Amino acid sequence: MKSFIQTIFLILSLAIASPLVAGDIAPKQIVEQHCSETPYDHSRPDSHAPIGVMADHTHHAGEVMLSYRYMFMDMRPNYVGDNEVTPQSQLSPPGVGPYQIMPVDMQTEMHMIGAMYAPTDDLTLSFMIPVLDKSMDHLVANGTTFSTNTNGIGDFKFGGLLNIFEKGNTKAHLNLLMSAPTGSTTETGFVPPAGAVVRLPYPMQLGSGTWDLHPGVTYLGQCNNFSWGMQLLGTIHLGENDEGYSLGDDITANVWGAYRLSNSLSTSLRLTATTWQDIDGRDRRIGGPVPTANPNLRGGDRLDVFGGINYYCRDGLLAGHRFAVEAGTPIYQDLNGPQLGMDWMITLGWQKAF
Ligand SMILES: [Cu+2]
Repeated sequence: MKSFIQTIFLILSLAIASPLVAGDIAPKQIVEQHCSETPYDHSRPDSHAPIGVMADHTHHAGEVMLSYRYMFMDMRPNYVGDNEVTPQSQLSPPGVGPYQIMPVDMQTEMHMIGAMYAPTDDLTLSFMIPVLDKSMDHLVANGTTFSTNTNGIGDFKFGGLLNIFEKGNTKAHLNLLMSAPTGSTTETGFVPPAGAVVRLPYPMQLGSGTWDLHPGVTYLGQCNNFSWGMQLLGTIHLGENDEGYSLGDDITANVWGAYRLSNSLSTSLRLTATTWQDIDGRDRRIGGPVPTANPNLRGGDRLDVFGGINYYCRDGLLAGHRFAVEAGTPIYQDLNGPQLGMDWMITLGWQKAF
Protein backbone atom coordinates (compact mmCIF):
# COMPACT_ATOMS: atom_id res chain seq x y z
CA MET A 1 0.00 0.00 0.00
CA LYS A 2 3.02 2.30 0.40
CA SER A 3 3.43 2.23 -3.37
CA PHE A 4 -0.19 3.36 -3.68
CA ILE A 5 0.54 6.37 -1.49
CA GLN A 6 3.64 7.16 -3.49
CA THR A 7 1.55 7.04 -6.65
CA ILE A 8 -1.02 9.40 -5.14
CA PHE A 9 1.67 11.86 -4.08
CA LEU A 10 3.33 11.63 -7.48
CA ILE A 11 0.03 12.52 -9.13
CA LEU A 12 -0.54 15.37 -6.74
CA SER A 13 2.95 16.79 -7.16
CA LEU A 14 2.62 16.54 -10.92
CA ALA A 15 -0.65 18.41 -10.64
CA ILE A 16 1.11 21.16 -8.72
CA ALA A 17 4.11 21.26 -11.03
CA SER A 18 2.48 21.07 -14.42
CA PRO A 19 0.56 24.03 -15.85
CA LEU A 20 -0.69 21.62 -18.53
CA VAL A 21 -3.04 20.16 -15.96
CA ALA A 22 -4.78 23.49 -15.81
CA GLY A 23 -6.11 22.70 -19.27
CA ASP A 24 -7.89 25.23 -21.41
CA ILE A 25 -8.55 27.80 -18.71
CA ALA A 26 -5.44 29.91 -18.50
CA PRO A 27 -4.63 31.29 -15.02
CA LYS A 28 -3.77 34.56 -16.82
CA GLN A 29 -7.49 35.29 -16.98
CA ILE A 30 -7.49 35.60 -13.23
CA VAL A 31 -6.87 39.25 -12.60
CA GLU A 32 -4.33 39.96 -9.88
CA GLN A 33 -5.58 42.41 -7.28
CA HIS A 34 -4.54 43.69 -3.90
CA CYS A 35 -5.65 40.82 -1.74
CA SER A 36 -6.91 42.77 1.24
CA GLU A 37 -9.27 44.75 -1.01
CA THR A 38 -10.63 41.67 -2.76
CA PRO A 39 -13.75 40.19 -1.21
CA TYR A 40 -13.60 36.54 -0.24
CA ASP A 41 -14.62 34.49 -3.29
CA HIS A 42 -16.87 31.54 -2.41
CA SER A 43 -16.88 30.12 -5.91
CA ARG A 44 -13.24 29.12 -6.26
CA PRO A 45 -12.26 25.45 -6.30
CA ASP A 46 -10.13 26.18 -3.24
CA SER A 47 -12.85 28.13 -1.39
CA HIS A 48 -13.62 24.69 0.02
CA ALA A 49 -10.88 23.19 2.19
CA PRO A 50 -9.20 19.92 1.25
CA ILE A 51 -11.98 17.32 1.33
CA GLY A 52 -10.67 15.62 4.48
CA VAL A 53 -11.50 18.78 6.48
CA MET A 54 -15.09 19.02 7.77
CA ALA A 55 -17.22 22.10 8.42
CA ASP A 56 -14.61 24.27 6.73
CA HIS A 57 -16.83 26.76 4.92
CA THR A 58 -20.11 28.61 5.34
CA HIS A 59 -22.87 29.44 2.87
CA HIS A 60 -24.88 32.49 1.86
CA ALA A 61 -28.45 32.82 3.17
CA GLY A 62 -30.82 30.37 1.53
CA GLU A 63 -28.17 28.04 0.13
CA VAL A 64 -28.36 24.29 0.63
CA MET A 65 -25.45 21.95 0.02
CA LEU A 66 -25.43 18.18 -0.16
CA SER A 67 -22.26 16.16 0.12
CA TYR A 68 -20.96 12.63 0.10
CA ARG A 69 -17.52 11.53 1.25
CA TYR A 70 -15.91 8.14 1.03
CA MET A 71 -13.04 7.68 3.45
CA PHE A 72 -10.66 4.79 3.81
CA MET A 73 -8.09 4.34 6.57
CA ASP A 74 -5.52 1.59 6.91
CA MET A 75 -3.97 1.20 10.35
CA ARG A 76 -0.78 -0.80 10.88
CA PRO A 77 1.71 -1.69 12.27
CA ASN A 78 1.68 -1.52 16.07
CA TYR A 79 3.53 1.19 17.95
CA VAL A 80 4.76 1.51 21.50
CA GLY A 81 5.50 5.19 21.88
CA ASP A 82 7.04 6.22 18.58
CA ASN A 83 8.62 2.82 17.94
CA GLU A 84 7.15 0.24 15.58
CA VAL A 85 6.85 -3.19 17.16
CA THR A 86 6.08 -6.55 15.58
CA PRO A 87 3.03 -8.42 16.85
CA GLN A 88 5.29 -11.41 17.54
CA SER A 89 7.36 -9.36 20.00
CA GLN A 90 4.22 -8.62 22.05
CA LEU A 91 2.76 -12.12 22.13
CA SER A 92 3.50 -14.45 25.03
CA PRO A 93 2.91 -18.11 25.74
CA PRO A 94 -0.27 -18.57 27.78
CA GLY A 95 0.29 -17.60 31.40
CA VAL A 96 3.48 -15.63 30.75
CA GLY A 97 2.73 -12.24 29.21
CA PRO A 98 -0.34 -10.08 28.93
CA TYR A 99 -1.11 -10.65 25.24
CA GLN A 100 -2.31 -13.81 23.54
CA ILE A 101 -3.82 -11.87 20.65
CA MET A 102 -2.38 -8.91 18.74
CA PRO A 103 -4.13 -6.74 16.14
CA VAL A 104 -2.05 -6.57 12.95
CA ASP A 105 -4.14 -4.47 10.57
CA MET A 106 -7.35 -2.46 10.88
CA GLN A 107 -9.21 -1.07 7.90
CA THR A 108 -12.03 1.45 8.24
CA GLU A 109 -14.32 2.53 5.45
CA MET A 110 -16.64 5.45 6.05
CA HIS A 111 -19.46 6.81 3.95
CA MET A 112 -20.31 10.29 5.16
CA ILE A 113 -23.52 11.87 4.01
CA GLY A 114 -23.77 15.57 4.73
CA ALA A 115 -26.14 18.48 4.33
CA MET A 116 -25.65 22.18 4.95
CA TYR A 117 -28.23 24.95 5.04
CA ALA A 118 -27.72 28.65 5.69
CA PRO A 119 -30.78 30.37 7.23
CA THR A 120 -28.77 33.63 7.28
CA ASP A 121 -25.45 34.87 5.92
CA ASP A 122 -23.94 34.48 9.36
CA LEU A 123 -25.18 31.03 10.28
CA THR A 124 -24.79 27.76 8.38
CA LEU A 125 -26.33 24.61 9.78
CA SER A 126 -24.49 21.36 9.21
CA PHE A 127 -25.64 17.73 9.45
CA MET A 128 -23.48 14.64 8.93
CA ILE A 129 -24.29 10.94 9.14
CA PRO A 130 -21.41 8.46 8.93
CA VAL A 131 -21.87 4.84 7.92
CA LEU A 132 -18.93 2.72 9.02
CA ASP A 133 -17.44 -0.59 7.98
CA LYS A 134 -14.54 -1.81 10.11
CA SER A 135 -12.42 -4.92 9.98
CA MET A 136 -9.49 -6.00 12.12
CA ASP A 137 -7.01 -8.80 11.47
CA HIS A 138 -5.31 -10.51 14.39
CA LEU A 139 -2.40 -12.82 15.12
CA VAL A 140 -2.76 -15.33 17.96
CA ALA A 141 0.18 -16.56 20.09
CA ASN A 142 -0.28 -20.07 18.67
CA GLY A 143 0.34 -18.72 15.18
CA THR A 144 -3.27 -18.72 13.94
CA THR A 145 -5.02 -15.64 12.58
CA PHE A 146 -8.60 -14.34 12.59
CA SER A 147 -10.58 -11.24 11.64
CA THR A 148 -13.50 -9.40 13.15
CA ASN A 149 -15.95 -7.08 11.40
CA THR A 150 -18.48 -4.46 12.39
CA ASN A 151 -20.59 -2.12 10.33
CA GLY A 152 -23.43 0.32 10.70
CA ILE A 153 -24.32 3.91 11.35
CA GLY A 154 -21.95 6.06 13.46
CA ASP A 155 -22.65 9.13 15.56
CA PHE A 156 -24.92 11.75 13.93
CA LYS A 157 -23.17 15.14 13.97
CA PHE A 158 -25.04 18.43 13.74
CA GLY A 159 -24.86 22.08 14.67
CA GLY A 160 -23.99 25.51 13.39
CA LEU A 161 -21.10 27.34 11.82
CA LEU A 162 -21.22 30.95 12.95
CA ASN A 163 -19.38 33.65 11.00
CA ILE A 164 -17.50 35.87 13.41
CA PHE A 165 -15.23 37.79 11.10
CA GLU A 166 -15.01 38.76 7.46
CA LYS A 167 -12.64 41.39 6.21
CA GLY A 168 -11.52 41.58 2.62
CA ASN A 169 -9.91 38.32 1.66
CA THR A 170 -10.05 36.66 5.08
CA LYS A 171 -12.87 35.25 7.19
CA ALA A 172 -13.41 33.12 10.24
CA HIS A 173 -16.21 31.08 11.77
CA LEU A 174 -16.89 29.21 14.96
CA ASN A 175 -17.67 25.51 14.73
CA LEU A 176 -20.50 24.82 17.16
CA LEU A 177 -21.19 21.17 16.49
CA MET A 178 -22.26 18.25 18.60
CA SER A 179 -22.96 14.58 18.05
CA ALA A 180 -25.66 12.22 19.25
CA PRO A 181 -24.86 8.67 20.37
CA THR A 182 -26.49 6.97 17.39
CA GLY A 183 -23.52 4.64 16.79
CA SER A 184 -23.52 1.27 18.52
CA THR A 185 -21.21 0.57 21.46
CA THR A 186 -22.37 -3.04 21.85
CA GLU A 187 -21.02 -4.66 18.68
CA THR A 188 -20.09 -8.32 19.02
CA GLY A 189 -18.20 -10.85 16.96
CA PHE A 190 -16.92 -14.40 17.00
CA VAL A 191 -13.41 -14.58 18.45
CA PRO A 192 -11.90 -18.03 17.72
CA PRO A 193 -9.39 -18.09 20.65
CA ALA A 194 -12.33 -17.43 22.99
CA GLY A 195 -14.49 -19.90 21.08
CA ALA A 196 -17.44 -17.55 21.52
CA VAL A 197 -19.26 -14.48 20.32
CA VAL A 198 -18.07 -11.67 22.59
CA ARG A 199 -18.34 -7.88 22.75
CA LEU A 200 -15.55 -6.55 20.52
CA PRO A 201 -12.82 -4.19 21.78
CA TYR A 202 -13.18 -0.40 21.81
CA PRO A 203 -11.80 0.44 18.32
CA MET A 204 -14.34 -1.89 16.69
CA GLN A 205 -17.33 -0.08 18.23
CA LEU A 206 -19.20 2.35 15.96
CA GLY A 207 -19.99 5.26 18.26
CA SER A 208 -18.84 6.95 21.44
CA GLY A 209 -22.04 6.18 23.31
CA THR A 210 -22.05 9.73 24.70
CA TRP A 211 -23.36 13.10 23.57
CA ASP A 212 -20.26 14.91 22.39
CA LEU A 213 -19.33 18.53 21.80
CA HIS A 214 -17.17 19.42 18.80
CA PRO A 215 -16.21 23.07 19.31
CA GLY A 216 -13.76 24.73 16.98
CA VAL A 217 -12.68 27.76 15.06
CA THR A 218 -11.82 28.02 11.36
CA TYR A 219 -9.89 30.81 9.67
CA LEU A 220 -9.69 31.14 5.88
CA GLY A 221 -7.85 33.42 3.49
CA GLN A 222 -7.25 33.95 -0.21
CA CYS A 223 -4.72 35.92 -2.19
CA ASN A 224 -4.54 35.74 -5.97
CA ASN A 225 -4.03 32.09 -6.80
CA PHE A 226 -3.21 31.08 -3.24
CA SER A 227 -5.51 30.28 -0.37
CA TRP A 228 -4.99 28.96 3.11
CA GLY A 229 -6.85 27.87 6.17
CA MET A 230 -6.48 26.91 9.77
CA GLN A 231 -8.90 24.95 11.89
CA LEU A 232 -8.74 24.01 15.53
CA LEU A 233 -11.30 21.37 16.52
CA GLY A 234 -11.93 19.48 19.71
CA THR A 235 -14.08 16.60 20.88
CA ILE A 236 -15.45 16.65 24.40
CA HIS A 237 -17.33 13.55 25.47
CA LEU A 238 -20.07 14.44 27.94
CA GLY A 239 -20.46 12.05 30.85
CA GLU A 240 -20.20 8.30 30.61
CA ASN A 241 -21.95 5.95 28.20
CA ASP A 242 -24.28 3.09 29.17
CA GLU A 243 -21.34 0.68 29.05
CA GLY A 244 -19.44 2.60 31.75
CA TYR A 245 -16.81 4.58 29.90
CA SER A 246 -16.07 7.76 28.02
CA LEU A 247 -13.80 7.84 24.97
CA GLY A 248 -10.76 10.09 25.30
CA ASP A 249 -11.21 13.75 24.35
CA ASP A 250 -9.18 15.00 21.41
CA ILE A 251 -7.84 18.16 19.81
CA THR A 252 -7.00 18.50 16.12
CA ALA A 253 -5.12 21.38 14.50
CA ASN A 254 -5.28 21.66 10.72
CA VAL A 255 -3.20 24.01 8.59
CA TRP A 256 -3.43 23.96 4.82
CA GLY A 257 -2.44 25.87 1.75
CA ALA A 258 -3.90 25.56 -1.71
CA TYR A 259 -2.92 26.77 -5.14
CA ARG A 260 -5.53 27.60 -7.78
CA LEU A 261 -4.38 26.25 -11.13
CA SER A 262 -7.53 27.43 -12.90
CA ASN A 263 -11.11 28.46 -12.19
CA SER A 264 -11.91 24.75 -11.78
CA LEU A 265 -8.85 23.11 -10.32
CA SER A 266 -6.76 23.57 -7.20
CA THR A 267 -4.20 21.50 -5.35
CA SER A 268 -3.55 21.50 -1.64
CA LEU A 269 -1.08 20.52 1.02
CA ARG A 270 -2.26 20.02 4.61
CA LEU A 271 -0.65 19.31 7.95
CA THR A 272 -2.76 17.90 10.76
CA ALA A 273 -1.69 17.47 14.37
CA THR A 274 -3.95 15.42 16.63
CA THR A 275 -3.71 14.48 20.26
CA TRP A 276 -6.24 12.20 21.93
CA GLN A 277 -6.56 10.70 25.36
CA ASP A 278 -7.08 7.24 26.77
CA ILE A 279 -10.54 5.94 27.58
CA ASP A 280 -11.94 6.97 30.94
CA GLY A 281 -13.64 4.07 32.74
CA ARG A 282 -14.17 0.69 31.10
CA ASP A 283 -16.75 -1.63 29.62
CA ARG A 284 -16.81 -4.75 31.82
CA ARG A 285 -17.95 -6.83 28.87
CA ILE A 286 -14.84 -5.94 26.88
CA GLY A 287 -11.88 -8.06 27.89
CA GLY A 288 -9.38 -10.64 26.78
CA PRO A 289 -5.60 -10.82 26.42
CA VAL A 290 -5.47 -8.25 23.61
CA PRO A 291 -4.23 -4.63 23.90
CA THR A 292 -7.32 -3.21 22.13
CA ALA A 293 -9.38 -4.23 25.20
CA ASN A 294 -7.25 -2.06 27.50
CA PRO A 295 -8.78 1.42 27.99
CA ASN A 296 -5.34 2.75 28.97
CA LEU A 297 -3.77 1.85 25.61
CA ARG A 298 -5.88 4.12 23.40
CA GLY A 299 -4.31 7.60 23.56
CA GLY A 300 -1.65 9.13 21.36
CA ASP A 301 -0.32 11.99 19.25
CA ARG A 302 0.03 12.12 15.50
CA LEU A 303 1.18 14.48 12.77
CA ASP A 304 -0.16 13.78 9.26
CA VAL A 305 0.64 15.28 5.88
CA PHE A 306 -1.93 15.29 3.05
CA GLY A 307 -1.97 16.17 -0.62
CA GLY A 308 -5.27 16.99 -2.29
CA ILE A 309 -7.06 18.12 -5.43
CA ASN A 310 -10.33 20.09 -5.63
CA TYR A 311 -12.25 20.27 -8.87
CA TYR A 312 -15.19 22.61 -9.40
CA CYS A 313 -17.05 21.72 -12.59
CA ARG A 314 -17.95 24.94 -14.42
CA ASP A 315 -20.04 23.77 -17.34
CA GLY A 316 -21.73 20.82 -18.97
CA LEU A 317 -24.01 18.32 -17.34
CA LEU A 318 -22.15 18.49 -14.03
CA ALA A 319 -21.88 22.27 -13.81
CA GLY A 320 -21.80 23.36 -10.17
CA HIS A 321 -20.69 19.99 -8.87
CA ARG A 322 -17.50 19.74 -6.85
CA PHE A 323 -15.27 16.67 -6.77
CA ALA A 324 -12.24 16.26 -4.56
CA VAL A 325 -9.66 13.77 -3.39
CA GLU A 326 -7.15 13.95 -0.59
CA ALA A 327 -4.67 11.33 0.63
CA GLY A 328 -2.37 11.40 3.60
CA THR A 329 0.09 9.55 5.76
CA PRO A 330 1.58 10.23 9.20
CA ILE A 331 5.03 11.73 9.50
CA TYR A 332 5.09 11.21 13.25
CA GLN A 333 3.08 9.18 15.74
CA ASP A 334 3.54 8.48 19.42
CA LEU A 335 0.99 6.03 20.82
CA ASN A 336 0.15 4.54 24.20
CA GLY A 337 0.78 1.05 23.00
CA PRO A 338 0.99 -1.49 21.76
CA GLN A 339 -1.60 0.20 19.55
CA LEU A 340 -2.14 0.12 15.81
CA GLY A 341 -0.78 3.24 14.15
CA MET A 342 -2.06 5.00 11.06
CA ASP A 343 -0.53 3.87 7.78
CA TRP A 344 -2.43 5.92 5.21
CA MET A 345 -5.87 7.37 4.50
CA ILE A 346 -7.79 8.77 1.58
CA THR A 347 -10.98 10.80 1.18
CA LEU A 348 -12.99 11.13 -2.02
CA GLY A 349 -15.84 13.58 -2.05
CA TRP A 350 -18.70 15.10 -3.98
CA GLN A 351 -20.45 18.37 -3.09
CA LYS A 352 -23.26 20.32 -4.72
CA ALA A 353 -24.79 23.57 -3.60
CA PHE A 354 -28.34 24.59 -4.58
CU1 LIG B 1 -21.17 23.51 2.10
